[in-house]
Amino acid sequence: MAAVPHLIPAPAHLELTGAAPFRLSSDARIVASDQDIRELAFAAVRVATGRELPVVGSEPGPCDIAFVPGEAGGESPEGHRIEVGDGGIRVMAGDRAGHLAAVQTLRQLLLTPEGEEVEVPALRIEDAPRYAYRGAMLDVARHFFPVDVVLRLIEHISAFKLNHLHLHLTDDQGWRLEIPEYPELTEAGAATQVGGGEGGHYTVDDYRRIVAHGERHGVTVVPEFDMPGHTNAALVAYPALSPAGYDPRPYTETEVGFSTLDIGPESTYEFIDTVIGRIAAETPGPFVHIGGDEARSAADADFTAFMARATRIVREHGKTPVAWHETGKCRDLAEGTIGQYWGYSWEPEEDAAPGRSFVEQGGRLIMSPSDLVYLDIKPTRDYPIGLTWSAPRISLEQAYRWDPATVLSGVPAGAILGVEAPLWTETVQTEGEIDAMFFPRLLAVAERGWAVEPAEWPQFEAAAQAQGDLFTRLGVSPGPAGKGLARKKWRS
Ligand code: TNX
Repeated sequence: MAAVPHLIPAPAHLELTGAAPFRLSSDARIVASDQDIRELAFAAVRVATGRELPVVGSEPGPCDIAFVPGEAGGESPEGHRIEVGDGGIRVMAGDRAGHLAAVQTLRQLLLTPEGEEVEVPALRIEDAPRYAYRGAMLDVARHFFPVDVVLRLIEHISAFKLNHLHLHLTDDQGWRLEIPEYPELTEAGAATQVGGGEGGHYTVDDYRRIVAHGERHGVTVVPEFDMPGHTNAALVAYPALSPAGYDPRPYTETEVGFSTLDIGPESTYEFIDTVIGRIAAETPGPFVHIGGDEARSAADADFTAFMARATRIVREHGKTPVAWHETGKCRDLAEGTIGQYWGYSWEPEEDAAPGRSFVEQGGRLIMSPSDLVYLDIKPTRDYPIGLTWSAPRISLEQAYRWDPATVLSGVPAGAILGVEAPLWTETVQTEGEIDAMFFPRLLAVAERGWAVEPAEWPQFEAAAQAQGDLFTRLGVSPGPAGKGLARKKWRS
């Protein structure tokens, strides 16, 4: 009997049919009517097998890997079916997102050690995600990263079916996105970063490239302008936005909680209306994140009044507001505001109560418990980079063993929109460090977000280990949380 392939995330349903296997013949082609799907499938097959298959728009034959329209069952646009046998590979989905998700599965199914014949056991997969939102966050404010790094990250996260990239674009140390109406934000406000390096920013065109690359790979960009705290860089650029007595200077260290926009004057709301309007216009996805964390320099009443208004401004620009869980202290949020819970998994009431408040107000939650999926926390105790404030380290197993539905008691399962793993970059400076912090731990988050029935830990660990060769081929060097993540044969 053929071995069951290791797939991350685990599909909802996989059945070996016992029929003759698929062998990639010299006549094999990729067939798909959608050009993006053709190109992405071409690249996935090349990574997995080293072969460059011809691509065509229609008429699947018996040797081919074909993407066809079809009922995939279920509501999710990402739902799909894959049938593999000696008559070829057929992928059926009602939506482009379903075909795209299947491309990620095929990359893993077809992965073959160099020099061996490509053979996949006959099987049938029916798959759809548990949660609609599965994200990674990159902080480009503490350290800035060039566009190419972000484009590559989009490709790497999509390979494991993560479908949102949250960009933390502004913080005390830097404002990283050009806003043409307020040029000083990126003239004066982007000139440095943690440690005093030269910083940087994305132009509007850079942002368009990022967003377009995301759309192509099924990854929705979620831009964040953090406010009213974490705004020192904006205040350096426009000191008039500061409260009386605040003297804004470029900041290159890592303390938090000292800055705030002046919450009283109308000019503050004109400013945020303009920046939110601009980002909303440039963002095809439904979400705009407005921070709201650690606003320790604003009085509670001022903070809640500010967030009530800021969430409405996001709505007026046609987007769904997302905010860190402290924002739930406000009981007058704009309709449908989504909370991002970054408290501990043991549910301290001071974090849990504002977290639940989003749900009580009709919104939903993205779960990012900071002792489990904050991937800026060290992967091992002695790792040279990474923080330790929420946990001495987060291993692959810790990032895996939890359930997004049960972190906050009293929250109905349907109120969980999904999961997200943030990477704050106070200590992360290079692309290699981004990879080493995200991987392999992000696989745990991908599985928790997608799999309807996540694997038991030993099976998951084996499946993660089996991705070693794929990481090598993608040019990703996983960090030490994946100790033993050997370049093993992918089927055991
Ligand atoms: C808390 S998480 C923060 C960030 C830090 C991070 C470091 C959150 C909403 N705020 O400002 O970078 O911890 O782990």
